[in-house]
Amino acid sequence: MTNHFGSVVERIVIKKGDITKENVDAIVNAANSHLRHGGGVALAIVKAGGIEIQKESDEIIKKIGMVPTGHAVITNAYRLPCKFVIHTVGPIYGEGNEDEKLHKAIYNSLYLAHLYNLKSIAFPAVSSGIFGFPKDRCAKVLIDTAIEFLESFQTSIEKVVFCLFDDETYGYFEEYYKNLL
Ligand code: AR6
Repeated sequence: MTNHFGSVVERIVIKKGDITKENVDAIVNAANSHLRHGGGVALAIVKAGGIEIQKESDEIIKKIGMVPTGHAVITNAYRLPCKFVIHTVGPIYGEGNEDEKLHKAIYNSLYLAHLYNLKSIAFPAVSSGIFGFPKDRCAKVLIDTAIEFLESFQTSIEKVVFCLFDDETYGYFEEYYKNLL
C-alpha cells in the first residue's frame, strides 16, 4: 500500500467490540483523576478483570495523589486476557484545551506501553462517552496521535488497535482511517 505514512498506518487496526476481550499486551482505560472506575468502559474493565484492578488503582492514588488530565498510569490486568491496563485521564468536554489534553492522554499511554516494552495496545474512544468529547473529533485526535507516535521514534509497539463499542463511534474512526489510506 502506498501512502505518505508508509507502513505506519498499517500498524493501526480499527474494530468494533468490547475492549475487555482484546488479546493485546495492554488495554487503555478511560479513567478519571481519582481512578474511581464507577462507569463506562472503566466499570466494564473492573467487572471483567476483577476488583484487584480497583484496589491497585487505589494504591496508586494513595502513593501519588490524583492523576492529572493527560497523564497515564499502569496496573496489572488480573482476569482480563491482556497483560496490563493503562489508565489514562482524558479531558471533560467544556473544560478548555480539550484536543491538546486528549492528544497528551493518548501520547502518554503509548509512551508508557513503550517503556514497558509492549508490542500491542488497544484504546477505547477516550473522553467521548461520559466526558462528552465529540466522537468525530475523538477519532481524529486518537488516530493522528497514534500515527505521530509511531512515526516519531523506534518503539516496541507494533500494533495499535482502536476498539469501538458502538456503530456510530466505529463509523467515525473507520471513515477517518480510510481517508489516510
Ligand atoms: N469496550 C470498548 N469501549 C467501551 C466499552 C467497552 N466494554 N464500554 C464503553 N465503551 P466512557 P469517558 C466506550 O464514558 O468519556 C467513567 O465513569 C463508550 O461507548 O467510558 O472518557 C470513568 O471512571 C465510549 O465510546 O469514558 C470516568 O469517570 C468510550 O468507551 C469517565 O467515565 C468512552 O466512554 C470517563 O469518561
